[in-house]
Formats: sequence, structure tokens, C-alpha cells
Amino acid sequence: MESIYGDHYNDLVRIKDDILKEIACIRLEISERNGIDPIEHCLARIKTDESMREKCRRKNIPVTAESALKICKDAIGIRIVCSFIDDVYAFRDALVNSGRYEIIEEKDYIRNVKPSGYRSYHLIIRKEGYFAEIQIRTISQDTWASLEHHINYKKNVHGDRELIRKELRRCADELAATDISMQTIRNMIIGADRKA
Ligand code: 0O2
Repeated sequence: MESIYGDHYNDLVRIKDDILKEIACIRLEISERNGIDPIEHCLARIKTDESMREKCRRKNIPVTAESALKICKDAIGIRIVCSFIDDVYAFRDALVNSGRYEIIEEKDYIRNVKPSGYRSYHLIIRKEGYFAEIQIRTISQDTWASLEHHINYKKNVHGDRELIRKELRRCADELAATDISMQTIRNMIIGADRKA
């Protein structure tokens, strides 16, 4: 079967790799300026053929390259995992202010938490006519999203659905409280360092 991306696949890979290089430059600039590396790790992927076809069907749109590249805007996906909440917003600011990308859309699921408990900062950017979704989140937020995805995202859930939903939300909120505590501790340490 031909790829849903048609002959755009190589361009998608090239643009993904370019964005990764640009993120590495921004990361280095912040690290040199502040003396702290804001990123824990960074991942990138081209959405698999199967996953993109499934997404088109889920959205009830034609399973075509046009849909995959223009309607769905996450054929290129980048995930930036930061240590602390402030780093998420600092990196978001640095990305936007770098002027390297056209910012198409921003969704702050950290301040506007999804009912599931999902927290992450999302940007849709455009580069050379191709869209990419950049997700920026903390280690805790990433851990929760990975586990929740593993357990039930897009799958038929068996068992007590309501209890599972509530428990996942409780875990997300507990991790969020820990993120705030860790940020507060870091601020105390940085403040103490500055006074010394
Ligand atoms: P995958 O397999 O991770 O790529 P969209 O569905 O993107 O057209 P929407 O609903 O506006 O439109 O997107 P949204 O809400 O910004 O979410 C896009 C991505 O965020 C999802 O991509 C997931 O990666 C992640 N996400 C959103 N909500 C949840 C959640 O409740 N749990 C987890 N684990 N991840 C979430 P995909 O393509 O759905 O999935």
C-alpha cells in the first residue's frame, strides 16, 4: 500500500530533523544564559501510516495525503520534556520568540487541564508549508500521559470506567501538586544561591 504521505514523506523527515536541530540550538542558548539546561529529553516522530489513516477515519475525513498534511496538523510530532513547569513556559517563549516558525495555534492544557487530567503545552507551527505539533511538558506530565495512553487512550476500556477515569484524574492532580512543590523547592534553592 502506498504511504498516506505520498511523495512528501522525505520532506517530512527533513523538516522534523531541522526542527530538532533548531530546538537543540535554542536549548544551548538557554543553558548558556541561565546555567541550567531546561530540557530533560526531546523526541520526534513522523506519525505512522496506520496511525494517520486511523486518525483520518476517526475525524471522518478522506484518507488522503491532503487530509494527512493539511487537516491533521501532527504528521510531524515533537515532544519536549522539561524538568520543571517554569522551564516549559520558558521554552515555549524561546521557541515563539525565535521567529523561526509561523505559530498557527497554541493550547495550554497546563492552565486549562483536560477533563482526563492531561496536562501539556501544545503548539502547532508551520515550516516550509508543513505543519508540526510541538508538545512541551514536565517529566511528571509526560509520565502520566504515557501511562494513561498505555492504559486506555483510544482503546475500549473494560472494568469500571468511571472509577478508572476518576483514579487517573486523581493521579494526574497528585503529580501536578508534586510539580508545583518541586518548582517551589527549586526557586528556594536558586534564591538561596543568589543571596550567598
Ligand atoms: P497520538 O497517538 O499521541 O499522536 P487532534 O485530535 O490533534 O486533531 P485535538 O483534539 O484538538 O485535535 O488535539 P489535542 O487535544 O491538542 O491533542 C492532540 C494530542 O495530544 C493527541 O494526539 C495526544 O498525543 C495528546 N493528548 C490529548 N489528550 C490526551 C489525553 O487525554 N491523554 C493522553 N495520553 N494524550 C492526550 P493524538 O493524535 O490523539 O494521539
